Amino acid sequence: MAASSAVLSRRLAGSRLWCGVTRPLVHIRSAKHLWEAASDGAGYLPFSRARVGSFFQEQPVLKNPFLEDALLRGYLKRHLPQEAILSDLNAFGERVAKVIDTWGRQCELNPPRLVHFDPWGRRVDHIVTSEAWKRLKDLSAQEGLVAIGYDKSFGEWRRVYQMSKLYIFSPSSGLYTCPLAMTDGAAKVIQSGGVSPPVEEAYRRLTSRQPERFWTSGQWMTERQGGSDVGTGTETVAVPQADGSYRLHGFKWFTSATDADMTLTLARVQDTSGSTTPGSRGLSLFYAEVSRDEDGRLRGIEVQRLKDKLGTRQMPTAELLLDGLPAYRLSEEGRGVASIANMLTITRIHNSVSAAAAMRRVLQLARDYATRRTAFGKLLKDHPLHMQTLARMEVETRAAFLLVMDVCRLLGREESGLASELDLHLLRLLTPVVKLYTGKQAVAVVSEGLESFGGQGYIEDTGMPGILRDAQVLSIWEGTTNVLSLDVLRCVARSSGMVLHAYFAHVKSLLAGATGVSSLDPAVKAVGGALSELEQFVQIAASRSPSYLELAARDLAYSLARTYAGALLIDHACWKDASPNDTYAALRWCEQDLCLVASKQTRGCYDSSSASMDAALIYDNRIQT
Ligand code: MFK
Repeated sequence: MAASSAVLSRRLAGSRLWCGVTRPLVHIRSAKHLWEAASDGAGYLPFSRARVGSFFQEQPVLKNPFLEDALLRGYLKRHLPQEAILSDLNAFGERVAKVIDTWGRQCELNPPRLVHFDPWGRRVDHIVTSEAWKRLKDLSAQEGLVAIGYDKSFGEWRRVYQMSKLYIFSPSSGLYTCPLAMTDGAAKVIQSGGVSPPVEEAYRRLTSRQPERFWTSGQWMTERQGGSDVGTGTETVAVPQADGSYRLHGFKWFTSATDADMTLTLARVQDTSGSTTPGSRGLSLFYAEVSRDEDGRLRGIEVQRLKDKLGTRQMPTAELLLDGLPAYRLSEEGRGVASIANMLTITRIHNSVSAAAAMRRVLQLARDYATRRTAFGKLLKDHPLHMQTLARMEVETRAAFLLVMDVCRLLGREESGLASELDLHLLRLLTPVVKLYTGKQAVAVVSEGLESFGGQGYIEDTGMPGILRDAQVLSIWEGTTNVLSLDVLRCVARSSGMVLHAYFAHVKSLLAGATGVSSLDPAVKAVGGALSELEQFVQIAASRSPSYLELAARDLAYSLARTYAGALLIDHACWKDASPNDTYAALRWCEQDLCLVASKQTRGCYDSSSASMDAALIYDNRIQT
């Protein structure tokens, strides 16, 4: 040992002399390699002084997200094969990869800030946003990211076209998709209620393709008492004015994209004695413009502070004091929740689009990286286990995409007046189902995607951690998983089960299209079996207590999503130009427990004892002896 150390010392000493420089002590493990490098004639020592070695990992490259997405292109070729639309999406995809993605990144690097006072002490409440954020607003108008959804010339496919564009855009958008979601939702509410004064001009601006005219809208619903229980938690009052308008007084606790030009919000109309009606039935829907007075002060609004969020930092989210905000009532008194529901449908669909898009983006980057990164002697793409992991992500992403596009298809049919009763029921049921399911999928798939980059996926300035942070909100805002699961139960009850009848009928018709396609047999059997189990569950559950149904709500929603996605994957694999990959994706998807509500019911998970045992488990404070 002592002898070998002495030899090593001599060699190191020799290498020092040979290079003509003195060098700090090196770690003993690397000493042999250093000596060999120094003596192989290369003439330098790697890693000495400023030299940091010659290997740098190639970074993943974002390519045109339209061209890179076989399923998107296949879906559009099947349903919307208009050359003009496809070439618009192709050109937009090119723009996203080459230019827009950098703007999105700049929004992350230059988050909005709030300037409360001007240099002379006057309250100004300016939300200062980055140049890139402003450019994204102009681009959104030019590209028709809201307008396409209202363009009748695209008929029943207008929403599929619009949402395909947003799907390509979303991960590069610096979260500009958030104001666009609310803008779209506001336009929908106005359109449903009638495009007339005082909101006629607002509607035109929300759906404009001209950047100088384009407006965005907020959706101010959340107050301090909570975001889910809007009926109980809304304190804002609306004081009637002599001219028929109102002044709003209240505190909005979480208002996103607060640099909007207008907003829709909820408040309780005060009667002449100053009283209001409590609960949901006391809420009305209001329209308000965000404007400044001659002194530059916001009219009737104080921005208290910007929120410090886990993600979505590119976008301003603020606490707002409404201090006499001028507003117009859009709904009948007490019909606020029902009236804003149209907006929720739209923003929930946008949320689902962003979820599927985040999954697709992380996969596009991961599969590119797998062609560049070598480990253990070969590229990642040549490691079957790595490919298996990416393939599982791909199957999840395909299922999410088809779920999302199907809801967009239904929305387009509704808005073009072509929807059947079945379509309308499906749209009502699937909107919460798809939102809640894709929100959860996005977090899981994006997290897995980060792991596929190894440690680099955890490094902030690769941009990857931001994708995960932004994905995390998708299961929270616009209705959490549990709140939306309960919404599913409510719409089943309110429609006297008709939404489920529509669901069963449609899934059966999708499966019927696969009759005789032997390669899909296992998948068809799995979905058919899951459907029967679902039908049985519904029959049994109908006779059970509301608390039983409540405990089953989340699993029921997941089962509806998984079974429906299975049917859509099968249907897509039966299309005449489908590829073997489409069949493979359907088969893989259908290997999982599609109807977990049935499996869990058999195990007694929703029995009356479960609730108390769940609580006992959570609050288990016993000290083990
Ligand atoms: C990239 C995407 C970006 C998205 C941007 C988002 C930015 C962030 C902004 C926000 O987060 S804003 C806050 C979002 N908040 C929510 O989503 C609230 C979550 N809570 C719920 O959804 C509750 O279920 C709800 C507030 C609706 C419950 O209120 P109620 O008063 O108990 O509702 P109820 O009694 O069930 O329904 C009242 C009426 O509304 C009924 O109509 P009718 O009186 O005519 O029967 C319902 O049918 C109707 N309704 C309720 N939910 C509906 C609906 N109609 C259609 N669709 C729905 N989802």
